This record gives sequence, structure tokens and C-alpha cells, in this order.
Amino acid sequence: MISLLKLGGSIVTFKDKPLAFNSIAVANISKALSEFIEDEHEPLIVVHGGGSFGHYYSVKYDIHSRADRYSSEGISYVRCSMVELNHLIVSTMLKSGLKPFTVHPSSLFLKGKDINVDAMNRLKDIAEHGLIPVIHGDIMHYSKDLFYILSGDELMSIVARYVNPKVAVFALSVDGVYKDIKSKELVKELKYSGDAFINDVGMDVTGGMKRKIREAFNIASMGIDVWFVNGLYTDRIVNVLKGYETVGTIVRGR
Ligand code: IP8
Repeated sequence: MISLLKLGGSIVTFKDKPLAFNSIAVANISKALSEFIEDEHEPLIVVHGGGSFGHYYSVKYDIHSRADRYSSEGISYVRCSMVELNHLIVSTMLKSGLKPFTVHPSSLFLKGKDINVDAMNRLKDIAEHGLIPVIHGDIMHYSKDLFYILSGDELMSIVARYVNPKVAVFALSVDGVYKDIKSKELVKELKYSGDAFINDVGMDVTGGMKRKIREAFNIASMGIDVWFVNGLYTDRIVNVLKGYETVGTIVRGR
């Protein structure tokens, strides 16, 4: 059965340095994934975020997830930087013996935010035939002169609905969801209790983390287990792909 893995922007790039690719982290993850695939022969779909590529330009040009009129120069820069980051990632994967196959998210959508169901279903075929579809957060055309940022986190939920993976994994640069940032006490299992939980001030849930948790609850509601793990420890990614428990936060499918 297919697994779905999101490589967060904080793993694939150095977030506080513009346009800085974390080649070592991506090479380490690629090596671990290639061993996993050699051992288990299981299909995989990868989604990656924008980090100091797409986010750098979306902040610089004030571009958001709301469909709106934005600077055309900014739109170009965001798209260009995401294509570049994607190329760096798939080239690194290829060197590790993986068979990545870039799928730009624009090919998965029709008008507005309508899903191209046929393209979604084909993702499964591609993954089941030895290739790893690699999708990314991006700037998307909505209609006329309106554009929006589509996050890799949102893509995780959308793709999960069509490919029904056995597990969805968010690889971060922290160990999982913390109860609070100071103590770094890890929440081992996050239970759904409506938006109240996400908004609980006791949780260290920044904008980014909050969105990931929202998507995780969404995916878990499809009956799929979701893990947040530290992607700098590649064994943790492999453990959860193999169906084992590991250091991290689980949201159980229900
Ligand atoms: O890093 C956003 O993807 P994310 C990508 O998953 C862009 O939020 C273009 C900023």
C-alpha cells in the first residue's frame, strides 16, 4: 500500500537563509528511502514544502493562500523558486538510486480549486509502477488575474483523499508536536477534539504547525494514521513507513 511523506520546508532548506538548499538532509533522507524501498518494495508519494525558496519570495512579495491579485514579478519568482527547489530535491533523490517523478501541482487542478480527478488517480498508477511522484507546494493560478499559494500541507490532505495511503508522515525539523516550546515536552498522541484543541494556548502551535495539525486531523478523519517525526533522524521516517512506532507524535486514523 502507498505511503505519503511530506518533507517540510525546514528539512529541505535552511529556513532562515534565503534560497539555501539543505543538500545533506535531503541526501540522508533519500538514502534511507532507497533502503526502505529496496527492503519493502512499497510505493511512496512525496510532497515537499517551500522553505527558504517559495516562502522567501511569498513573504517578500506579500503573496498568501487567499486567491487575490498579486505582483506578477512575485508570482514568477515564487513559481521559479519552487521549480528550482523541486529540481534540487529530485536530482538528489535520483543520485541515491530513487526514481523520482515530478508532478507539478498545477497538473492536479482544473478551474479554480477543482480537482483533476483523473490526474489524482494517475498518481497511484505512477507510484505503483516503481516511480515516486514528487509534488510540491506552489503558487497556483485560480482564475483571471487571481493567484494563491497552495501549501504542501494542504496537498497532503487532498492527495490522501484520492490515494488512500496506509500512513501519512510529516517530516519536520523538530521531534513532533510539543506541549509547549520551553519544556519541549512531546505530545506522543494527539487526539482530535475539534478546533478548541488547536487553539489551546497551552500548545506550541505556531501558524505553520497549526495548519499541519488541522490537515493531520483531516487526514485522520479518513481513517489514516498520521505521524509527525523529526526528519533529521531518518530512521524515524523509515520506522513509521514500516508501520512501527517511533519518537514522534501520532494522530490515529478514526
Ligand atoms: O511550505 C508552500 O508550501 P509549504 C510553498 O508546504 C510556497 O507551506 C510556494 C510558499
